[in-house]
Parts: sequence; C-alpha cells; structure tokens
Amino acid sequence: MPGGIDPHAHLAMDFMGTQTIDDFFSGQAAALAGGTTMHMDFVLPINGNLSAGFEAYKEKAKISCMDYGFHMAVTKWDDEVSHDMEVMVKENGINSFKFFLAYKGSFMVSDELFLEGLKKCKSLGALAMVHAENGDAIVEGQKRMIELGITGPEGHPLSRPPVLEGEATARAIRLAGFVNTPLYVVHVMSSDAMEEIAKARKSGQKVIGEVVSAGLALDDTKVWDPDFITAAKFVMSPPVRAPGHDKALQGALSTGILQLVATDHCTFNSTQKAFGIDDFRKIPNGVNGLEERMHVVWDTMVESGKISVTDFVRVTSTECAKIFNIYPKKGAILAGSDADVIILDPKASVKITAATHHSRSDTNVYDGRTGKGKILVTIAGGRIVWQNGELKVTPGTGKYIKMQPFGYAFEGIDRKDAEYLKSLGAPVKRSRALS
Ligand code: DUC
Ligand code: ZN
Ligand code: ZN
Repeated sequence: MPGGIDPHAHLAMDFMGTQTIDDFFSGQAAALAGGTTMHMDFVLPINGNLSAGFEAYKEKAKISCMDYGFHMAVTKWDDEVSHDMEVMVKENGINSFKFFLAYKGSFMVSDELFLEGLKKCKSLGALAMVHAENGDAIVEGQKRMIELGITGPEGHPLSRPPVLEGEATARAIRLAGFVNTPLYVVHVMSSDAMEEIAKARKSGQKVIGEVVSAGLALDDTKVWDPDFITAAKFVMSPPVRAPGHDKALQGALSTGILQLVATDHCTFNSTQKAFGIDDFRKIPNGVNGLEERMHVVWDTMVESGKISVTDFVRVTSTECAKIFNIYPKKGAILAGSDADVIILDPKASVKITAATHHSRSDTNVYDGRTGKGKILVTIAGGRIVWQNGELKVTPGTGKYIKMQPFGYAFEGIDRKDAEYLKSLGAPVKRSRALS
C-alpha cells in the first residue's frame, strides 16, 4: 500500500521551556520504521514573525531522512503577518495555517485575530486549521485544581474537560461558517468536539476532522497512576479522555465523520516530563505516535473489523494527500506517483516498547501494547529504508514537499455570498428624501 502520511507532528519544536526530544532525523527515522513515508510539521513563528519561523524550520529540517511538508501557525496579527501569509502560499509551498484557541499567554489567538486569519485564508485559498480548546477557561480550570491541592498529572485532564473542547470546536466552526471558509479541526479528542463536526458536516459546511492515534487507542486511566512519569507521559493537549471517547472517535472515523488519522507526535523524555513534578501545568504536553500510528490504526480499526483495508489506506495516507493538494504525487501507487510503498503483514504481531522503539524518548504511551499489523518493508522515494527490522536512513535525503496552492478553489464561495445577498434584495434602494 502507499506509505503513510502523517498530517500532524512536532519535531525539534521549542515548547513549554524545552525542545521535543525527537528532531527531524530521529522522528522521521521512527516514522519510516512504522510505515509512514511523509509527515507534515507546524512551523512556529518567532515572536509572531512568520518568515523568521520559516527560515528556522528550513534549518531544522536539513537533517530530514523522509519527505515532509509544512503548515504554519499564526500567533499574532499585523500587516506584516498578513503579507507573510501571502508569501508563504505563493512562494514557500504552505497552504494551511493553524490557529490556537488554547495556550493562553503564548500561542492563543483572540476571536478577533482568528477572524482576521480566516478571512485571509479565504482570500488566499489556504486552509485554516484550529486547535480547539477554550484557553481562558483552561486557565480557570487549572486554578481550581491547584486550589484543591491537585498538582499531579490527573489535574491536566480535570482542568480542561471535554466541554471546553466542545465549546471551542463549536465556536471555531461557527466563525468559519460566518466567514464562509473551510476549516480543519486538528486532534479531535472528545465525542463533544466530534459531535459538533458531525452536525456541521451534515448541514453541508466544509469542516474536516482529524483524529490522532492516541485518541483512538488510549484513555485517561493511566494519568491517575501513582508513579509520576507513568502518569505524566500521557499528558497531551487536548487530553486523552475518559474511557468511551476512544470508542466514539473510532466510530466517527469508520462512518466518515472524521476523515483522517494523525499523531501529534511531540515527544519528551522523563527528565523533561519531570519539569512538572510539583505542578502539572509545567509538564511538557505531548505523546509518541510517528512510529506507532499505522500499526495502531490497523489494530484498532481494521483488525477489529471497523474499517476495510481500502479505508485504512484512505485515512492513513490518501485523504491527507488530497486535503493538502499533493495527490497523486503522494497518497497513491500510480504511474507518476513518488515510490513511497509499504508492505504490512496483517497477521504478524507487534509489541511496542520504549526499549525497542526508534524515537529518542525513553517513554512510550503504548509501552507493552501488543496487536496485529506489522510493517515489514518501507520504501521511500524508491529506496528500501526499513526491512528485516533494520533501518537504512541518511540525514539530508528527505525532500521538502511544497504544498500546491489551492489557487482559486474557494473563489466560488465569495461569488455565492454576493449572489445570495442579491437574491435577498440587498442592497435595498432607498430614497434619501425625508417625507
Ligand atoms: N498538544 C500537544 O500535546 N503537544 C503539542 C501541541 C499541542 O497542541
Ligand atoms: Zn494542537
Ligand atoms: Zn500538535
């Protein structure tokens, strides 16, 4: 089948006072061992500056051993940011911008900024993406936990419950509907958020829902573990949820309410996780996934009979290539496509352990998990990079894949707005004379 494409990972990201333990080489090597042959990362601006962020990520990615593409986060708003968005789309191969409704004090944007961003995305024909949790309410929830003396990892999910994800998802969807531009919701972790997406899609709104492997396969029970690191390694945002949400997300993926599976791979080792030993707010957020995603999706979705093999290829590869406009170069085995091909043995078992995985992290949220669906061979760009349990990867061989601009794909949307208003009779012709 075609190599997996992970639409959402963070490599060499400066975050919460530290940097992710996996860089563009180690994270991608792990991905290749797990049957993923391309990932998309999120360029973070530097002090709000997009161009500076882009230059920094180009440097970080020079050691790539796998093809990759970029989304870009927008964290402040001024004329320069607005102009840089245009440069990113027209010259630098970026066609998607992410807005954080959480992480107050760092990445979080106001509704006002989010609206500016949505309008700009629409005018550029770029796809708006959203991290949907209510950042103001999270700060309130965290304060509550600390006041109650809850300083451990269990305070993390308790302080940011599903209702805050549901609220932000609903708000983001409605604002995108108001601007009339498509929206991509990253890492849907709760049935609350998923149901908002289901409702919007049913009404015909262009909303894309991404689920992550952790959301499909994990729940929050381990966050209550008395061992700090065992608990802290599960801290990610939005949080892994109480049992039940995982099953609801699996169901939504199988019925097409959610369209594709990412990882949000964002790894820290136990020393880094221990930054939050006295205060869960300081635990760097993030879990494993790049190496595990293909196997975990196979095991939870195909082996269990919830989706077909064809659907597996769609949710792990093809859909991502189509959404970000690089199909059929990626996401397919066709004449002219890149030679990114994997062989998966459906019946062979996999045991995931932190001791044997290829990530640099010393922890793994799936540690000890066994299941079906083993990646036997990974061919990336025509080269065998994974076979017989051996990786053959070289830094610098991964290519930057420029996302094709959507061009005027969204143009019709504007015309429809104007036509619709005209059909209502606006603007109304009025006499200026006072009678
Ligand atoms: N969530 C995480 O868990 N890590 C990176 C950023 C994010 O939104
Ligand atoms: Zn996020
Ligand atoms: Zn993320």
